Amino acid sequence: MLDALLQRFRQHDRLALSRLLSLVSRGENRDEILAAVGAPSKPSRVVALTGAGGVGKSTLIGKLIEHYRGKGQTVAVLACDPQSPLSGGALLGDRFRMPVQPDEGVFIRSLAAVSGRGAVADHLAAMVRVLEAFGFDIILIETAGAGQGDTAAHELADVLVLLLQPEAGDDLQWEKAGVMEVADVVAVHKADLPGAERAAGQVRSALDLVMGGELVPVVRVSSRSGDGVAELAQTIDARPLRRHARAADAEDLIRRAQETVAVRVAALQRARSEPLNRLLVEWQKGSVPPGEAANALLRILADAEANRADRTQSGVTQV
Ligand SMILES: Nc1nc2c(ncn2[C@@H]2O[C@H](COP(=O)(O)OP(=O)(O)OP(=O)(O)O)[C@@H](O)[C@H]2O)c(=O)[nH]1
Ligand SMILES: [Mg+2]
Repeated sequence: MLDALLQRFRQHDRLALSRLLSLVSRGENRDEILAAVGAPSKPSRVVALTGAGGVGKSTLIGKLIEHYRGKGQTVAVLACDPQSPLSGGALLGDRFRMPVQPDEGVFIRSLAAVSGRGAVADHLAAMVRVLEAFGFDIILIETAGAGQGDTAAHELADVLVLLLQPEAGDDLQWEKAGVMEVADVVAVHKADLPGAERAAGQVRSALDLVMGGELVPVVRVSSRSGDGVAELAQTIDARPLRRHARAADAEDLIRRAQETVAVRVAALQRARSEPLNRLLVEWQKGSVPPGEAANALLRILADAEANRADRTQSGVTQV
């Protein structure tokens, strides 16, 4: 059943994509699915949009979808709603507020928050990897932020966009100061409203304080008039792909390699790999020293990967 799904996924079947996302969003068969979908043929640009309720995240995402589709890029959206985990209404509302024609190049998925912050981040990360393996150019994540989860979004995304809006007659509220520190781009949204310019100025000076002068772009944008949407997209596109940049760091490389090994070993255990079982028996007897056991394990993993690559080449088209 899972094998059939994975096969259809590799043939670019969107229903299979949808089913696999449901599984990993519940943490079911996650390691196995991640191991099977494998590394993406090219990285997606993962953009998280965060900001207080009603700041216009969904509406702006709709505009960004139009922008990227206009450039021929494919877009996936993950809309999270930690504020109303029990009701699907808000999520459907979100979909409604993303005024885009469904087409083959757009995939929108709403998800209610899973309880526990770590779990949300884990499941989201897994969903992003599945969407990336499917081949989307852009992955947009809407996270309703009361600060919580924003650092997780920072980890997960290449670019974290913080949305603020002009406050009527008042100074901007700075309860989001913590988020300011992790934002890669600040968008002053609803720039058609009065006070947008002043708000942008305030953000600029607050950022200079927080970041000690490191340049975080501030963009004024209105989804209502469309002004600034293209500029925001260009600003997003100009940011480095952080998830990949991080891998230049040796510690990060080691951590990621460990994760990959863990995922692949789990998949082999589930597949009841004979060579792995033999090694484990020897290991339990204490008859192999750790260094040798590690080498043997790496050889088993390399063989399994080579077999998998063979099967993929002879069987189905890679996406
Ligand atoms: N004036 C103005 N209003 C906007 C703009 N974009 C969105 N809105 C309005 O802002 C309200 C909230 O928009 P949403 O896109 O639902 O905001 P959200 O941040 O996704 O909200 P939650 O998902 O509930 O956190 C709606 O009534 C929109 O019509 C804009 O550019 N200008
Ligand atoms: Mg929304």
